Amino acid sequence: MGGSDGKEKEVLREVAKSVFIGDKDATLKAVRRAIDSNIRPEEILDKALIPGIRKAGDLYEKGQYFLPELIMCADAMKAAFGILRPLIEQNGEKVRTHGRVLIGTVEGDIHDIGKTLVGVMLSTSGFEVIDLGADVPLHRFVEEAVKNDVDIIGVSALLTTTMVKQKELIELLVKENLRERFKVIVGGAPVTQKWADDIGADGYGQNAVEAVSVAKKLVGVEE
Ligand code: B12
Repeated sequence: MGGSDGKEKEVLREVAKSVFIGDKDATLKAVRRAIDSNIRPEEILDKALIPGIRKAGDLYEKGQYFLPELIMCADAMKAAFGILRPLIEQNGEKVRTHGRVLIGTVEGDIHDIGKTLVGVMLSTSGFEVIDLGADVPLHRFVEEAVKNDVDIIGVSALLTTTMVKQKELIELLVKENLRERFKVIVGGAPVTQKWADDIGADGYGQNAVEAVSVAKKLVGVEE
């Protein structure tokens, strides 16, 4: 193993650590160091920022962190993503031809980091993305999907209590005679393939990379 590999790991460890201790300034500094070390932005996300924020979630679950700490960690993560986002977008496919995706987090749920990441990855992979943000009422998903004539609706939910809204959205589409018109993909930490199958979704992605491949498959694009 070469020296640069060791240095890379150390820089990524520093990024992850500064996220889970919730130190925004240190996170920004560490991310800039990672970029300067030529680590790809996607790798900084996958190997450092996401594991860092998940670790904060684990500590919260164990009762070692409380909400204020979690908020600080999320702020650090979002600030870092703000630096990486233009870099990821710059490297993306310039031609948007695969179709249009509407994405949002369901009502009652303010978690928006994963959903935003999925949106950015889809848009850098040739999709046109309309991001409705978080805490989106179900009727808005439907209205915006019709208005923008999208191909796919992506629905994010991070809480076991809000997951059920994904099911309700599909039921609402059926009720409005719109179910055949849109493909629905679901995701979020508590969501599984089984849940997606049970509620009759067209696809599920465990992460942003899977979200892109499932979306491509649904619009008939070969990878
Ligand atoms: C950051 C965070 C927060 C931040 C959110 C900031 C923000 N603007 O997003 C804050 C501090 C505000 C917060 C608040 C709360 N949180 Co919180 N939070 C988290 C944490 C630590 C990380 C979430 C995250 O951003 N992960 C990083 C991203 C990149 O990953 P991701 O969201 O999973 O997204 C990926 C995939 O899931 C997938 N994906 C996501 N969406 C979609 C959509 C589609 C279509 C597809 C295909 C794929 C896909 O791709 C993404 C990219 O790889 C999680 C822990 C965890 N393990 O998830 C807890 C967690 C989700 N929170 C939890 C809780 C309980 C809460 C609160 C209720 C706490 C409280 N008592 O108030 C509130 C909720 C308020 C509300 N009404 O929404 C619990 C949920 C438990 C449960 N099973 O229901 C968790 C699991 C923590 C825990 N272990 O207890 N939280």
